[in-house]
Amino acid sequence: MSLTTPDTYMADDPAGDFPIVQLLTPEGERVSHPEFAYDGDDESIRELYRDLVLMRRVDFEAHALQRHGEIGLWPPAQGQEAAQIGSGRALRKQDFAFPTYREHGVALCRGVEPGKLVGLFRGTELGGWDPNEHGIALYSIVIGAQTLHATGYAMGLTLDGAVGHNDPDRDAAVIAYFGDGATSQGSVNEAFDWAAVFNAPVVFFCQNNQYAISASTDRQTRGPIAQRAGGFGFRGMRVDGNDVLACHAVTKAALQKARDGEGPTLIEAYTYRMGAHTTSDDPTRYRETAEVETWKLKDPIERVKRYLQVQGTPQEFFDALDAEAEVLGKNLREACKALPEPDLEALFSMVYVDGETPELLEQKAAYVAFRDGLETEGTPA
Ligand SMILES: Cc1ncc(C[n+]2csc(CCOP(=O)(O)OP(=O)(O)O)c2C)c(N)n1
Repeated sequence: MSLTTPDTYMADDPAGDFPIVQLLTPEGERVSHPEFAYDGDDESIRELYRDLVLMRRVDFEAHALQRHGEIGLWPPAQGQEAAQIGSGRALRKQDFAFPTYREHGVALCRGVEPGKLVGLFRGTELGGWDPNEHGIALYSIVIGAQTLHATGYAMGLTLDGAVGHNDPDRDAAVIAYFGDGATSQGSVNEAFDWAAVFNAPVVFFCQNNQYAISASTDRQTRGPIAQRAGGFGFRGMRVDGNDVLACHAVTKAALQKARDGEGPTLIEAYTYRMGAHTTSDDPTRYRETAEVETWKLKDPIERVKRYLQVQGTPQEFFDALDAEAEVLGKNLREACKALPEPDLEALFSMVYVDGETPELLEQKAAYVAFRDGLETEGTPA
């Protein structure tokens, strides 16, 4: 199988007859597509490359922190960098993202501090950041739930008059991230239906990383995920999820369509999870090493590096980025260890936006009395 042409790229995929958008081959060559093009210059590709490298560094560092017992769990994102950075960088400030639990790159694109990403997994935070400040909701562990939140939020944008003015500063869109396994959830299909019927300004971005923990995609669906949108009455398309330029171009177009008031789109980013589902999973029990080796050749970062090198990007650029990644890694380690212990008393005031109800105040008082009793009397036998 050739790795270069879009048509044969999917030859080993049972649903390969659904066209895939690719703009940068695994060998680092730009290719054209009849409908989509990356509209930035080489300087902007260097910025995307920087994002890809720094995202991978944050991911590796968090993984290492879990191995050192500093966080309880980590969902690695290696292999999915292009899908996340390409789509994340297509968002505007006023857009809003609804992630699952593996969207570390999208969170970084939205300006979330790397140290904040690990709080949930260290057990010191309920979420970790202010969604309104960053335009990205907190991670959802409940598979697919966020697609409903995204659709509801998008319907709200329409009701608020925030779409369809041809105004780049005012018109807004929503993007919902989920995996291939999530498409088996009723909630995701309900979200598709509501979004279609209400013409909601939402982009459904499915990272088909081929596995839902140990269940391969063919155990979830027998047709291309992208094709499912057609049954709900909106467009679905498939993009090479390891190609940052294609992911950016396709997402940018879908977001603009949403902002223009032309309704939802489903994007299936065809990619691969290189590592484990989470740090408590052992992928060698359900997939062959040869499969992983094949996908190493399609690495989303290496192909951009090859392209930039051929374009004459000086070695100093890559060296400076390595140094920047080192500092980022060190800062993340320190930020993680410095996260303050949670104050459970504060939980009670975080349940409702409008403050505590009498029942919550009663429960808080009971908890505080219990906690203070422990502090003075020691742990009961
Ligand atoms: C509603 C619900 N059901 C089951 C689970 C357990 N669970 C956690 S991850 C996962 C697989 C998700 O796979 P996919 O949607 O492909 O996302 P990926 O992790 O591959 O990115 C499942 C079933 C859950 N978290 N929520």
